[in-house]
Amino acid sequence: MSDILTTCPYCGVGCGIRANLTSQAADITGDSAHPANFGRLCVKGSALGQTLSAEGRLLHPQVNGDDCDWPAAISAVAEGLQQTIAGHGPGAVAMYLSGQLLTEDYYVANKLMKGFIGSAHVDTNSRLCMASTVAGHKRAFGADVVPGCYDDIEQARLFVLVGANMAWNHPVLFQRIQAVLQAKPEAKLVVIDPRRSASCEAAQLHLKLRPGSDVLLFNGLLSFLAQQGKLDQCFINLHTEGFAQALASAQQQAATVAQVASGCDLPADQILQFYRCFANEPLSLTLFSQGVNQAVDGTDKVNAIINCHLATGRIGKPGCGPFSLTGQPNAMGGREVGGLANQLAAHIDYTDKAQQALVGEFWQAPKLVSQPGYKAVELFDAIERGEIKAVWIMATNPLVSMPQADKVKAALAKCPLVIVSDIYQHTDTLDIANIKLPALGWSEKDGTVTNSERRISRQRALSPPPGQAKADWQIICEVARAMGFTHGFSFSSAAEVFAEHAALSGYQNSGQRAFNISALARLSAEQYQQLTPMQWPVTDTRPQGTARLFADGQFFTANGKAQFIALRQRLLSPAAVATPLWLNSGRLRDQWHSMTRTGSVAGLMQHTPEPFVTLHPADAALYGVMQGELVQLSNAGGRLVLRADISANQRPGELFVPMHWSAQFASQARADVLFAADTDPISGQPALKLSQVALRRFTPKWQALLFTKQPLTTSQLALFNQHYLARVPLGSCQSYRLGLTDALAPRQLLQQLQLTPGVCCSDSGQGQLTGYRAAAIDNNQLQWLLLAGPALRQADQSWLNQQFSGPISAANRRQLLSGRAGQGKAADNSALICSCFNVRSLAIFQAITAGADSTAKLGKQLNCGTNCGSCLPELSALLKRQLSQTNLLQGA
Ligand SMILES: Nc1nc2c(c(=O)[nH]1)N[C@H]1C(S)=C(S)[C@@H](COP(=O)(O)OP(=O)(O)OC[C@H]3O[C@@H](n4cnc5c(=O)[nH]c(N)nc54)[C@H](O)[C@@H]3O)O[C@H]1N2
Ligand SMILES: Nc1nc2c(c(=O)[nH]1)N[C@H]1C(S)=C(S)[C@@H](COP(=O)(O)OP(=O)(O)OC[C@H]3O[C@@H](n4cnc5c(=O)[nH]c(N)nc54)[C@H](O)[C@@H]3O)O[C@H]1N2
Ligand code: SF4
Ligand SMILES: [Mo]
Repeated sequence: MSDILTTCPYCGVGCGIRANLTSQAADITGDSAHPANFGRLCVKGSALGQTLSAEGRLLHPQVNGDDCDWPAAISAVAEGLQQTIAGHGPGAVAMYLSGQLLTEDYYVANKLMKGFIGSAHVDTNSRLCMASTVAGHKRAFGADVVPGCYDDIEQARLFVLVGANMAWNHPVLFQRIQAVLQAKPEAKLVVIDPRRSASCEAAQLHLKLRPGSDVLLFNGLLSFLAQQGKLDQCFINLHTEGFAQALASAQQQAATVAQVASGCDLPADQILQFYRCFANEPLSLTLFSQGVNQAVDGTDKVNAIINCHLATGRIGKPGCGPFSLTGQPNAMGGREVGGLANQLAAHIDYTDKAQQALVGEFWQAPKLVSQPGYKAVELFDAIERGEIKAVWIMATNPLVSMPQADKVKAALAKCPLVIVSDIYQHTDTLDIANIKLPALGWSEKDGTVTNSERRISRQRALSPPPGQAKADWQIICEVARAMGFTHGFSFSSAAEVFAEHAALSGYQNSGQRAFNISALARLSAEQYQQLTPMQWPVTDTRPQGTARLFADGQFFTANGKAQFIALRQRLLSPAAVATPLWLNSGRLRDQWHSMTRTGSVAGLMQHTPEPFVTLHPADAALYGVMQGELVQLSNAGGRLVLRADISANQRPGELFVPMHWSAQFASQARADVLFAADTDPISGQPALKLSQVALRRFTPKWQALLFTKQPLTTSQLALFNQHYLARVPLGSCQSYRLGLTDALAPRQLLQQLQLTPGVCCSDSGQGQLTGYRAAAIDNNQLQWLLLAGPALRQADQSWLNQQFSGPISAANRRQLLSGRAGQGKAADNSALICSCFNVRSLAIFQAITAGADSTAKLGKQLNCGTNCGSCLPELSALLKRQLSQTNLLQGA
């Protein structure tokens, strides 16, 4: 079969993929012709071939717990929505969408709700992600547009990363930055982040600022630029408005570097170094993401950055600009169709009645909405109040990702009708749905996505639908037709939906709306099939390849001028006594959000198998916590139990937790139960980077490793609600790391789990809490194994995994309860650094000690870092650490 070109389903870099499908596996490589990645893929993209199994997929629709066929499911959804509307009006119906939907899915969902059902309560997980950037762009430029493009990276010489850990979250773009740093000695990378992230490994300067103090830092930069005569007065005069007020406001709090130093809690010389770098380098690109957006003043942070670019005229020109990094593969596409509650459609919001009427006319909409709907946090609040009585959630997992996650869970649990479309059988959100709809996932679905640089690429199907799964756009259209809306939803292909979306973007658009892809409205099915990646705008009058916007200094505001925004730093109140620690959250290199896809790949799970909290050594000492111990974090929202990871990467008094763990993977690790629903008043985006918590040690009476052939069921897992449990799929079995209080002793535990000892059951330790070991073999096949006590530390997980993969030999049976093959070499359970070649930190330490003093040499010896390169920043960090220790020892 010939290769199929498609796009990665993960981050907003939007890498092109070449897929070659054989009968069982897919050979996934980077598409060398795709302008986002030119053939590269990161560790997640490289592992996509391992995510294509039908195991765990949702294969049939279900209504109230029973499998059914599509006609029954569609009429259940349609009737449920119609009854809700009949009884309580259209405002009682809501949709919660996602940047992981394709543009075509998003378009029909938005059209159905805002034009036909007549409810504006459509919001999306982009509210948690891009809303502050959208609001900041609109304030400054009059439209939600990213001015620059990826080509700017190769032309830039200064990269400023603000609240973005690109090494892990936008890895392929980060590699493009690293290539520039290597090729141009004068090029510099500055990272602005309260914690030392993997991106700092390549940086010349890391400003480890007080969380939330970015506005002050950039106001200080604006003052500095003015003071040093580094403004582009000509650009300011011709193309902008509001400079004087913005500068005056900046100077009120940040006239001097000393003021900034004290507010941001940074050394003055570091701030000066950054300011001088920025002032003297016209080719400066400021890339920002969630450390900026997810804050109570996220929109202000965005504008504080944009202000500095407008003041220096560094926008619309090659190699410079403010650059918002989108998170999800189609975060940008969702903004194009108008999926946010404060947008209507096609970059038209609710401020211009004439423009709104155009949408109604174009759609021939019977019930066009006229007011913004509820934003995500408000939407779930309205569900809790009982005002919204039916909600359809697609391609997002709010029980894991929304702030106040337990409150969201309770709200959905009492909502009369919860419809969830997902691709997997069990997710935290799907598990509480009344109606479950099986959607096609990446590799099966067909349509378009738009990446961070406004580039539209095709995702193409590689394989037939599993079970009865259907494309999201098809499901929505079938529901629409069942509700009687036949004329607007008779599409027979994704291509037809795309053509209508493209036509709407150009409808009566004589240049006032930035988003215009009208030249694509007349694509034939064949042309759509062949569509090559292209950046918008795409109009007949605008030559393709006009990659950079605002080159002419014209913006989308009424008078064409960009707006400076006068800003003040909001002051952080001191932490409350009962919850004295500040909690930050974010992403890991090898996981994607709630881990539904990446968590099934054994190799990806090994990088960070357990949920953790990073804390500074001073805090560890204060709370008496040792590396690897369990700790409890709590506040009014709930509590988490996590492994302690002690590191000076954190600032004292501040903690970091990954956002990824769900109830499917751990008993008490859904980070979002601890985040309050504080939102930015302009964008409505919640502050998912800052919460207050208390910490204390969690001391289980005994710890154990449980391996099972079959995953534990939801009711089995419920036994661990008050204990610590973390699940790690190993390939042939599941491993569960357990920390139990004495309320559940080993035998009792096995009894309650209904794990009955089989043919070969051994039980040593006689029911004591430590040293208990037991296993069951049925039909020569290992079923489960429980190891507590010393065997725990020695267990060789990869050997144990093999024992589950087929019939077990007599020799291995005898070894089982020791957890390892024999007395030979100890198992290497150290951290997995290179997921592609399975290289762990112990082997890397040994190689460094034996003389490997560069990443190149490590690669030559161990292969690590030679495939996707995602682990290179960690290899550099290990090298630095180990070499400095060796030098210290030699110097001593
Ligand atoms: N591996 C991986 N990659 C992903 C994803 C994933 O799940 N896994 N998700 C994708 C998505 S949807 C998104 S939105 C992007 C997000 O990409 P990023 O924004 O890079 O991701 P985060 O790790 O959430 O947060 C970035 C950094 O913000 C810092 N930060 C916290 N508070 C502040 C502050 O007050 N000021 C500043 N300057 N920094 C602060 C955090 O310490 C963190 O290092 O990643 C995308 N890429
Ligand atoms: N504390 C904290 N919380 C955060 C963040 C943070 O940094 N810190 N980041 C926020 C951000 S930026 C984001 S983007 C969100 C992400 O959070 P979510 O959107 O909730 O996370 P995902 O796990 O990506 O959820 C996607 C769901 O869609 C399913 N799915 C995948 N493909 C398809 C498809 O084609 N169709 C359908 N119907 N379903 C599909 C997946 O199985 C999965 O269940 O989390 C937010 N929450
Ligand atoms: S950087 Fe990685 S996750 Fe992002 S699109 Fe490229 S391959 Fe996918
Ligand atoms: Mo995101």
